[in-house]
Amino acid sequence: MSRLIVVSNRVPVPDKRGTAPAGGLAVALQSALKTRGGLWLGWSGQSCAEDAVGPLRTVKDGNIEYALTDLTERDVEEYYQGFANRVLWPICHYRLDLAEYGRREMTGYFRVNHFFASRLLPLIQDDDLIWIHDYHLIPLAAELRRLGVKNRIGFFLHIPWPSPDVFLTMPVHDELLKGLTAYDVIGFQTDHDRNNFADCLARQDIGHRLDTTRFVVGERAFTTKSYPIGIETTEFAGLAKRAAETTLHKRMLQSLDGKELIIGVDRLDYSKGITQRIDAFETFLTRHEESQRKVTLLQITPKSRSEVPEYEAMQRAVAEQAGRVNGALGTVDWVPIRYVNRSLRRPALAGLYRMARLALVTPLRDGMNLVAKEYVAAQNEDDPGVLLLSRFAGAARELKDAVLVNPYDVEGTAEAIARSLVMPLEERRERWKSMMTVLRTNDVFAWCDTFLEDLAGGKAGESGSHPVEARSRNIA
Ligand code: ADQ
Repeated sequence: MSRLIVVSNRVPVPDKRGTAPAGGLAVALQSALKTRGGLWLGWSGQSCAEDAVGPLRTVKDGNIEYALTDLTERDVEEYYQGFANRVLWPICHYRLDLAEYGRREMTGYFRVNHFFASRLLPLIQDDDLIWIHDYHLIPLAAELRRLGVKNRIGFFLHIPWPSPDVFLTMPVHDELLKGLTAYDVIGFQTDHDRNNFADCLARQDIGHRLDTTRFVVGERAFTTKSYPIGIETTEFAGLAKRAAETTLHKRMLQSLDGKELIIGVDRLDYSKGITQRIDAFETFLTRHEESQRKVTLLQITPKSRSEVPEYEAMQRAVAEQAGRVNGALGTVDWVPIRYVNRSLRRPALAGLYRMARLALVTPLRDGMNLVAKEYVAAQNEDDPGVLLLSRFAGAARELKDAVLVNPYDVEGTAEAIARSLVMPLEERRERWKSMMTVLRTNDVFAWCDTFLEDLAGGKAGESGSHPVEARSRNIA
């Protein structure tokens, strides 16, 4: 079995006690790395002056090696805060209005990808499989190919891929599209994203389509498919079940004092639709006065990317909005919205999900959204809560038995909240069962295995030849 190299912007390095930061993706990739042995490379999170970038820092954990590189302050500003978070992120989430193009940032993005390639090159062995993650590193395979790397290289995009009309507004669209054709396997969260990517290639006349999944560009062939990411379903369900015994759980139940809990859990990001959600909750409360004092919305929202101006502005706006609703509708002994800017440990989060009668997962656009999946996995099968889910989250394509809403339609969402809160037990159980079947079948380990199987060029034991490549030579 080939060794695996994972590259992502940030790396979940285990701490001194050997515990890695929690999270399904990290758990699954670490498990794949453990099976095959391998390396995980990325940015250390530290920035320094131009001439002070030292050698790679490595941390060994069994047969996994973590390799971390510092970046210069200019790199971070241009590649990370600039192009990745102020161009690619908004564009891929359909927010053309928030994209800030600058030549300097675009150049910085390609320069840092070249730098990552140069750091990785000396560590690559002949048979290694290389798996690159997310929008920060789109051009990395092209940079590695330029340096002579012939290994199989895969890419997985965690965020949406927009339609051509949106994507092609980006000045460097062709560099990014052509850069992606240097991969052997390109994975998207949903067929919709994959089709948007294929439409971009077609619109720009890049390569030829062989069939639903395979393309040829010049001498190279590649596969694009959807690989919807999952969670560690069984483990998360177990966490939630055990959480009922904790003090936090008991204190929380006490503080609810018989009120129903509604939960929202998101990074503070404009793609998550938090403002529209609070509007919908307020509308629900004003139109259903009988529900006032009977429900509480707990919105857990750790701050993220505070150095980017749009995020800083949003932090203020959401806090003010929650305060306004509480001021207008709250009473001396009832606060409609508990708004918390904290990250919770996974067991605590799992317990809160299980306690909540309803989860509001209403992003305006989301690659997948793991909160939706975690909420379902955490439920008590005898008395499961209801998932209210945006149709614009990748998860909606799998979790068809959630209550699907259009988050832009505030009144529609408010009515869906009302309906969900009175949904009969039988219906809740049926919906939960069908969603849980999906989550059990496609958990994060299955996701990882399927991608790696395709990247390795077929199921273990099959011939190592790549029919795509053979065919492409005939065509070229
Ligand atoms: P994110 O945009 O970060 O991920 P999401 O999929 O919801 O969004 O994942 C968030 C993760 O952070 C979840 O595991 C959640 O439990 C955790 N989290 C959120 N708030 C938390 C809090 N307050 N305390 C503790 N943990 C918290 C990107 C894409 C998504 C895609 C994922 C994975 O934007 O669309 O689903 O990658 O591919």
